[in-house]
Amino acid sequence: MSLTKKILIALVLGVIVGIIFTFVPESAFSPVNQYVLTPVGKIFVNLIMMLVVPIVFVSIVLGTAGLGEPAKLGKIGVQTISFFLATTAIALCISLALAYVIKPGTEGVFDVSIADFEANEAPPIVETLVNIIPTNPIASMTAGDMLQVIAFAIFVGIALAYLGEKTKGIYRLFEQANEILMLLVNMIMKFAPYGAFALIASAIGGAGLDAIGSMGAYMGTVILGLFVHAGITYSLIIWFLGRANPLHFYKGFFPAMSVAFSTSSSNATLPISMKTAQENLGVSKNISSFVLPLGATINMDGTAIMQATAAVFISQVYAIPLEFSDIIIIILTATLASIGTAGVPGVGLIMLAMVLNQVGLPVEGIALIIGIDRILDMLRTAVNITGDAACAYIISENEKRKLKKAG
Ligand code: DAS
Repeated sequence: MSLTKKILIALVLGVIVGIIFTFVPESAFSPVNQYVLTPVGKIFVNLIMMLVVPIVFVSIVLGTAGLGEPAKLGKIGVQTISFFLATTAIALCISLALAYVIKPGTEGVFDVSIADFEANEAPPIVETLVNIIPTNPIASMTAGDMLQVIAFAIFVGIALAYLGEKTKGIYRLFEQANEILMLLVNMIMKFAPYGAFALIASAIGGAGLDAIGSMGAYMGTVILGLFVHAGITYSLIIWFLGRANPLHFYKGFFPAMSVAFSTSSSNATLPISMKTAQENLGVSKNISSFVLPLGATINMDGTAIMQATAAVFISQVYAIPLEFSDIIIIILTATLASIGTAGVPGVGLIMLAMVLNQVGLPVEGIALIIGIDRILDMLRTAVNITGDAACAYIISENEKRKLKKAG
């Protein structure tokens, strides 16, 4: 049986077991969750997180060096960033429209008096952009500051491309390091079904059906936005911009989407995203090694959908009308906010506090949605990495066509 089928079965079983757990007393669920589900899920996440910094550094060095002259790197970079910003803005427009039509935050239904939420301050966007250049790349690697690791890797890759034959040995060393890391990814992926089962059973069992029930309209609006964006927006751009078959893309990338869904972490999924894009979608190593790590860090369409929906939901619950200018601020802030934060579980709520602040909405409104956020985080993380892969796939397909024409 293929790994994809095994993960799919594990996810279905995990949902069923998670729902069963919502009906058993907390005293029965807690020990199973504490001594079985959480440890198994954490081992799986730790195993893949162990590879993230080395894979991001090695693959971006190889990807940048492999793109050759800086002019081509610049072209791919501009295409990538433009794609990321455009699809995030489209995602925000879709979710804002749905939230205004569905109106999930019917005033007076929620007891806002109990809502209290201490926001972790998200860094100002300018500070984030300036701090992309690391003062100590080794410290950036140990701290897991992905933007700084990516920036340093791009510099090293440009130097390798410039020095060419002189550093052929070092380039070969990076290639061999990449082989080792990809082998480790293959080995860890054998454990994926067990990790996926444990993580989703724990997330659903822990949220509880009553929490899911009372937040049904809000969850439904976010989930609808995620499916519209992932299913329609990406299909249209793959079809028209990449002139490729969207079904082939979704089928081929499914293993990575399922790991993102299980782990709620774009960063943790990155090793699998790259392996899947290269092996199942035929995306070249250079392009996948450059686009995917960058996307995992700065491109979060799924998160943007949650933030826009949550902002409208909270404005409706507190009966605070949003002006058109507020909508523009939400679109700009949510798009820029995603640049500065790594793809780890729950990062979307940190950025949401920043978005709410910008439009004068009560940050404590987050307390209403935090209980069910983990389940939405699983879905939006899968959308986040799918947007990254769609970009890499389109650029790769177009590059292949150019080479064929030139050849
Ligand atoms: N979990 C984040 C990610 O890894 C997304 C989020 O928190 O919104 O992409």
